[in-house]
Amino acid sequence: MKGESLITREKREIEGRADSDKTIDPANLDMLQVARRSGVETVFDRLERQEPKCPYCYTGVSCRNCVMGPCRITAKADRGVCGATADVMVARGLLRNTLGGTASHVDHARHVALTLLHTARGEAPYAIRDETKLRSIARALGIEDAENMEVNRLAERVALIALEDIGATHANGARWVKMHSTQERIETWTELGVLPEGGMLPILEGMHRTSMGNDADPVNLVLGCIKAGIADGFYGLHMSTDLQDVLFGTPKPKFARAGMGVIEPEFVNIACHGHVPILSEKIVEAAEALQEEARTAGARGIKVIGICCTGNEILERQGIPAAGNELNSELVIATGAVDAMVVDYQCIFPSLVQVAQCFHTKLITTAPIVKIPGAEHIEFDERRADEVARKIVRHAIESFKQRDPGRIHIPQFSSEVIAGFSVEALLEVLSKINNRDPLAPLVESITKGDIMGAVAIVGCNNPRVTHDLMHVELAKELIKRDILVLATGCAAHAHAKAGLMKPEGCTMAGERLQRVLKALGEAAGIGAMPPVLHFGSCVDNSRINQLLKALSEKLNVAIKDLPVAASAPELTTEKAISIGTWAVALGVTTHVNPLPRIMGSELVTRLLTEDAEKLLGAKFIHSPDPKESADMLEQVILEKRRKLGLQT
Ligand code: SF4
Ligand code: MSK
Repeated sequence: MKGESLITREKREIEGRADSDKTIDPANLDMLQVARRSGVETVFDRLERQEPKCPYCYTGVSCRNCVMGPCRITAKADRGVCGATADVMVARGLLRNTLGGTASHVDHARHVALTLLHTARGEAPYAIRDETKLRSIARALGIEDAENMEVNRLAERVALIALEDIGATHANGARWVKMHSTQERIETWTELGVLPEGGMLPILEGMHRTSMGNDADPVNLVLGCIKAGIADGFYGLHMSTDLQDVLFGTPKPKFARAGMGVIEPEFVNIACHGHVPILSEKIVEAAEALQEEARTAGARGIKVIGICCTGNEILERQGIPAAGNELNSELVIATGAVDAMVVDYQCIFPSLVQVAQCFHTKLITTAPIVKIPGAEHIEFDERRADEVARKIVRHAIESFKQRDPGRIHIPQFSSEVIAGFSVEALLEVLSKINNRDPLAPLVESITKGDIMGAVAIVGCNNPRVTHDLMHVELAKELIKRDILVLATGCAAHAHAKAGLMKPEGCTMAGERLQRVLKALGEAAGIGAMPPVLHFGSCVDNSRINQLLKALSEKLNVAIKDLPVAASAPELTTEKAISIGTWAVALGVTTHVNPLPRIMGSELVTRLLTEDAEKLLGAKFIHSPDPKESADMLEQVILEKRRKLGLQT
């Protein structure tokens, strides 16, 4: 059956793998041995026990959407009990995955909008840190008197519009889509019937249409995926970034360190993990305020470190050191020096409880929708943010006293990183070269071919792929070819740890790109720009669209025709699927690896990897090999350059 040889190959490759085939992160390599000695089970062990994968689920030809099933397509059954074909099962499954991602990001945005509303009304202990951004969003939303309205009143108006936009079910919504999209895209999406009027609507509609006895047209279902992807991009990613910048400040470049070596044995170490800065910003503040209590407990002070996207959020705004990405999250605890791991939501392995129980670490859950038996739950409410944050920090100080110094093992690997390249910050750097027209130097470099194009490398780690290998090797291949790389999410951690996000990393780029990076770096006063720019967390993929929209409008060239592409080379979560779908909807061809569960339908595979290009100007591409992936992405860029009449 389809996919069977791949399943057998994957089983062969994964079972009994050497540690060096599990990860390229030297800290993780070291910690895998420590974990084994301590009897700590990791994600890599559990993956092995899941082999071989179920061929029906692997290729997407299984369905559990009603109780006549579960059903699967086999040699003797070409339809489920209700009559659903392989194409329908695959398309419905993909849509449900996309909805999972969209729901996660839209709910994240809803949380931030509510926090802004409480702040504006004086009910939560936050402040408006970026008033300029608030006023510019308000102007873009068409709020009258956006320039002069009292700041909290304006923030309340913006928060209410955001919440209305999330909940809109008919034509008066879509304000966040319109604010951040080019006219060309609005027209394309309207014509295809995929412009989502609100953030929740495609989720509601998508769950409805995929339940038993509804949409049985695979093409229509794939259009539903596109609609959900667009909703994710604007009501999820853009809205989260916009309102987080208003509340916590728009990032500016700052030096920090990344890698497990940032954990300091003499300090109370608090790891913040998850996705949202609402609590972690307060943990940073509370840690600062309670340093003396930590010293009284025998520590040298308190150190906050970041994991995954919460890590990216506090890295880009506060310069908090980043300890690692998704596949570091268990092993960070195994260092024996993390006194508390505080989690908000998304990408929190339930296994963290078992790892924490092997050490003195307190695993603290905080979101009402994310509880894990065995973890301590301290419920977070933004209206009591200071109180909750102090309580958590004090728990960490108490936990420090329980440490077993004999079990501490911190791998001494970390690299310098410059994080915090918001579009605003990038324009500020560019304005030092051309004050009147900051985008001009960037456009000139692209036109001349000093920058051949750009690829966004984004998304997760997946233990089915050697940890960090695709992220790092793909980036190295691209920058060698004078292609600038922008990175977010777990990919950004991988690049930071590998030294690709520090000024010296620029020597790994091709000669022409190096010259541009040095000129920009001199203008910014940092010597050289890194060849891979840290663009933030997963929701900050919005910043990439913000830049593309600015370039598109400046050049009067549609985004689909710009020499850019994207890649999620260690794809894991449903969120990565919805973000990738959004990227393709924007007109950005996107490389993915491993493939989502679509192989069981030639029709759906063709729609995504071929036909999408006719409708949207972009498609999905796939390769499991970094060099081949770089070749494919370079081809996309060269083709766009050719069409624009630019040097190739
Ligand atoms: Fe089977 Fe159809 Fe029910 Fe799915 S919806 S489980 S294919 S009967
Ligand atoms: S944290 S969504 S594993 S990038 Fe954003 Fe990493 Fe993917 Fe979670």
